[in-house]
Amino acid sequence: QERYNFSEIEEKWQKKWADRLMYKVDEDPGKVKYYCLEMFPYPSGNLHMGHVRNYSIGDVVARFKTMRGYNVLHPMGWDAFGLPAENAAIKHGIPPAKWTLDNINNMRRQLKSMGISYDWDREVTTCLPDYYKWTQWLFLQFYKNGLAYKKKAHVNWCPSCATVLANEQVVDGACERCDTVVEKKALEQWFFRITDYAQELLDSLADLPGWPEKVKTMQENWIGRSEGAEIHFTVEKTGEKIPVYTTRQDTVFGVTYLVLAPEHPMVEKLIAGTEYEEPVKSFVKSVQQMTEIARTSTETEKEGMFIGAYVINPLNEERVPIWVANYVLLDYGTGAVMGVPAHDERDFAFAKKYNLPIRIVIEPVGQELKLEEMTTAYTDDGIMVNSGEFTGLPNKEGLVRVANHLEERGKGKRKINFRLRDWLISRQRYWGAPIPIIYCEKCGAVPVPDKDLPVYLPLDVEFRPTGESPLNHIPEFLHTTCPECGGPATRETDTMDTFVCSSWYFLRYTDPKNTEEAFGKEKVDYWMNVDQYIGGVEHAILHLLYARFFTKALSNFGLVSAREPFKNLLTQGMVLKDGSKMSKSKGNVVSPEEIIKKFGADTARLFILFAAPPERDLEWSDQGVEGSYRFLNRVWRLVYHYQKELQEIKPQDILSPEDKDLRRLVHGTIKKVTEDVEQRFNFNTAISAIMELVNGLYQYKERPNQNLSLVKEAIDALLLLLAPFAPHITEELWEAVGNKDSIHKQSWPVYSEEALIADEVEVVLQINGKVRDRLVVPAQLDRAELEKAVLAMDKAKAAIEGKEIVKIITVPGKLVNIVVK
Ligand code: ANZ
Ligand code: ZN
Repeated sequence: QERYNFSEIEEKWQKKWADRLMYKVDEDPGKVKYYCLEMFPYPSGNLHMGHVRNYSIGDVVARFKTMRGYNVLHPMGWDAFGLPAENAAIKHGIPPAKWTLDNINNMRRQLKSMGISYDWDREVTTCLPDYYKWTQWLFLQFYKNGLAYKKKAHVNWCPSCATVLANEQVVDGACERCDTVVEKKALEQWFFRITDYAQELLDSLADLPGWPEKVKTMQENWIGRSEGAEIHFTVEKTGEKIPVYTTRQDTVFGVTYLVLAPEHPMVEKLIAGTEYEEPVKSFVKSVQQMTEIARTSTETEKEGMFIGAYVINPLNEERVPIWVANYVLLDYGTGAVMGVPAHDERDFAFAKKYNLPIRIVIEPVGQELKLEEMTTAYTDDGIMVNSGEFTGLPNKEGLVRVANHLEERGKGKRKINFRLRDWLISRQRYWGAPIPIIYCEKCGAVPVPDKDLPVYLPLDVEFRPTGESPLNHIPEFLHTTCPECGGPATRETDTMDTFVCSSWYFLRYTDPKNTEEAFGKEKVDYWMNVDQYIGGVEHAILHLLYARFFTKALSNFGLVSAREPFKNLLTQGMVLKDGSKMSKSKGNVVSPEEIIKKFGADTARLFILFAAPPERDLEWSDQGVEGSYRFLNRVWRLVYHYQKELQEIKPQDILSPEDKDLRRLVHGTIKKVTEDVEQRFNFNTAISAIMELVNGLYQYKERPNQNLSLVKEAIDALLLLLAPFAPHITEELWEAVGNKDSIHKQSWPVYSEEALIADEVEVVLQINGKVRDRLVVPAQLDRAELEKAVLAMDKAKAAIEGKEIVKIITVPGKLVNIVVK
């Protein structure tokens, strides 16, 4: 076989691997398990380079661990519910199920053409009833354990997509998909009580040393724990209490106004029947048009209004005016803030704008602040001033003392607050898992009994973007009977956020065909945790947080023992072209299918793994692809050059110096590649070490007397080391040199320490720091012996002659520097 015919080889092996069920795994108590998982794709239609990168990285890990003797679970599936399927239906009239399944078939074919070692028997598809039945069942476990509830909530509403958007789907106040300005709307919505797990989700980040620090920091910020106090201010007119949440109770003597969120229930009460009613109401309305992000952004102009009422500060009995303002949010803290303009930037800007008084209550040590000179708030630590009995205390101590004071007198209490909110899982959408709840006039909300699951999603639907779930317009779906009293009832028509489906798919992979349970306890406990999770950093917050929450909750329900889903996390960088992310809108997309057609999957994989370390962004380069292709051709020719000889060789024990060099190169490469892959995921440097080995072999090939048994050792090592990166060509060549078993079932090569030791080394002679000559000496010469050998050299003698030796600097194995005068 002269030519490297990649398309023939790749097809041949993909078929053989599939026929032989090469990548099928089962629980094997005799082996150590290893669960390697890549984030499953949304079936948008075609694989993109980001997928190719993600799955190539995962495949190296999976194949490497297999060769290391682990029982490796490496599954793949489809995150198949979601909005794009519905948009396609509206636009092109294709039913979402058809659109999705067609895309899956196409993408599965593309994935298979990459030759990845998936156990396809474990494929899961979240939009199919055998999967979403269990998503629904899990919802009911949350419901029965008090972790799913319904409440009216202001939600981000895209009037164009006619759907609720999560906060992160709102970009600069507009819908992430269609760019329409997002509105606020109050709807009854289902929530998961993730806030019950806020502290644990935060604390157990410490149990994840195998996660990137930056991801943990993002999660920490998202959870957003803060410590402070709730302080009760009293409404002057009515005596009612308004609690405010503050992290700076040490500044309570500096309060000059109080701000309520525009939606705060007290606002309507206090303005009713007053001259403030109309203007405040219209202000509130205008604020509600803004998104939360816009409202809290530092860029946004702070807007507010006095509402005609006052509260009494519980610490100094002062009367302070009540305002409403856009920067105070209803669902953070208590929805009410004490305004301390001297020590908070936002308050400072607000007070300046509306001419509210500013009172300094903290000063830097040994320095007096002057109001007239202040251009920004003083937010650092210092000494309390103008603060009654607390005056003179360092403010850090004041924090404690004021909190004690409030608690002792029942005027407030210490409070820990989280930025994290409960997870809104309701979508007024069709293409998602129906929420398995039935509403009965007599019995209220009734969970669908287990035996009636799944609640099937009807496939025959008409799409009208009305703002309601299309399920509302399907009488056969909507109308049902109450499981408790048998009376007439209606179904919940909201479907679940697709993040619910992806919060447990890694558990389903452990037992994907189970029809009796979401997954068997023994199987899930054999495989969990995921040892290595690999995916894009865009999922660093939500998906990972939700999956962690699910794992902890299901663990508390007794369904799984693991408390964390993903032991190690690798977040891959982006694939760039011409310096920016590949995207349809930029028109800089390189299609994986074309690259594979032109160069083969092995080249595509090798290029992508070689071009950058996995966490870094990767710049696409056509020359780079061609370089990888040339390299594989070089490997091909090298192996075929020796093919015949390697079939029948006699062991040859005596090694010439050149043989020893080659053997050292082979074992050095094994060591380097092993460490790069295992410890650092530095696939790029591993591949370049393999390339150097190939160069070394080409040099050796030109030698007159070759040690063929050594060549065999070298070529075996080369193929084995390259196998996880380029699985087809290595399999083909492995067979060509006479092996019967698959290369992917072989053990990873082990280096021998003894082979790494050099017999001889070259040392440099320097005179006054300048290189003058070189000398090959036995590697184990000590300092004195080395100096002696070097001083006997002609160049050394000549240089010393008639001069005085000032000193000799010797680095054994490297150099001798003679300093002369
Ligand atoms: C008075 C004060 C004085 C504050 C001062 C800060 C500095 P974190 O750390 O993020 O929890 N706050 C409280 N509830 C709010 C709401 N619903 N909308 C907008 N802002 C709100 O922040 C807590 C601080 O954020 C609280 O402490 C409060 O302002 C503000 F020198 O109270 B502070
Ligand atoms: Zn009933």
